[in-house]
Amino acid sequence: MNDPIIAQLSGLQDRRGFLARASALTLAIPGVGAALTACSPSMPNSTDTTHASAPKPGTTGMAAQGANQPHNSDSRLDSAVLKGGQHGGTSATGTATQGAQSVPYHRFAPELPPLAPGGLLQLHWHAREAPVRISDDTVVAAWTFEGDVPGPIVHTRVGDTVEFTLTNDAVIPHSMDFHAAQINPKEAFRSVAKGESVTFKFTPKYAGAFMYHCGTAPVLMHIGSGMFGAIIVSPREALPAAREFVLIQNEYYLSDAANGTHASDYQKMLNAMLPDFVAFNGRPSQYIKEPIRVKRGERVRFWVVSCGPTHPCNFHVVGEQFDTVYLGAPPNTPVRGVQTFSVPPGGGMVFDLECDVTGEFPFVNHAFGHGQKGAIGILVVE
Ligand SMILES: [Cu+2]
Repeated sequence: MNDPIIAQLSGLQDRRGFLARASALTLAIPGVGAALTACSPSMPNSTDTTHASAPKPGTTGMAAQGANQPHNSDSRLDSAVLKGGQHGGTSATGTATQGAQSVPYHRFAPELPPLAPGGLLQLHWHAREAPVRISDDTVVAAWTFEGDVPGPIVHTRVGDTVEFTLTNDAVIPHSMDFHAAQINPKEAFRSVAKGESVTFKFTPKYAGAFMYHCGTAPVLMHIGSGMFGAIIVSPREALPAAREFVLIQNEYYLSDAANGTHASDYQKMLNAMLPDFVAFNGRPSQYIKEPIRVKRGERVRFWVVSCGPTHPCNFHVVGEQFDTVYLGAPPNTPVRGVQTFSVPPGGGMVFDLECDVTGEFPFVNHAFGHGQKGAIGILVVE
């Protein structure tokens, strides 16, 4: 491990101090305050007419859900376009914090999973709240697909079919918006209440690295709390053989820890304040600790997706250059000989490089305020 990386990592220590000093902006109960804030009638662009009353101190997340809870399903921020029906509830943080102290840390595997056989990928996922350990000493009370942040990596191919079902196990409504789909969002991406499901299928038309996310209002809160991931669509014609990895960047905006767990802080997200962490695949600096390893002579392909919610990923590999970056559907739109390219929030691009030199190559978000906050890893070429 070389010195510049150690220097970058030292920023993590300072940030813990910042977290410790930050005053609680909402409530001491993880998630409840943030969720109430998220649904506040004062939120810009919201057309809510219902009002939340803050729970009394000492109430739990579950108890705080009264009969007269707000919902903002008519908000113009709701890409899920929920109409009709009562979808009460603001948070189910009882489940988001349950067992938080004992939840183990695990490295998020960055390898692109294999394609499903037969051209059909059937997925049945659950939206649920869960504590997720993003580093040795930080647990986030997350809103998730399948219990992790990010959600599982999906791999399909142009012309194949994805049959997707989302069942909502959480108290508040959730939904799924696949950027790889061309589909009526009012139907497919609609929010579903607790215990309900939505099913839809689509056939990706373009190859590329695409984002998926919960589109329930306020989208900022749902993405910012962990409901995002990547769907990788390979082209029909084979790209040059490569070791393929998926890097999904996101920011964390966290409240002070309560009961050892950090809730997401909607006010910080809304004010575009500095994120506490920026991460590849949900865990700041995880590939510093446990690098990605390849062999000399191999081609490496990074499918990079920026999930934000607000900031881009300015992707760069120290000591290397991308021989090809595909801005749109690979193998189209190749740009040759690139040092850094910015992937916008909600976007994805494909970065190819030839590993013909051995060494340890840091891959970073070259907006270094964000690289230093965890959007950094090591590619070891052996
Ligand atoms: Cu959601």
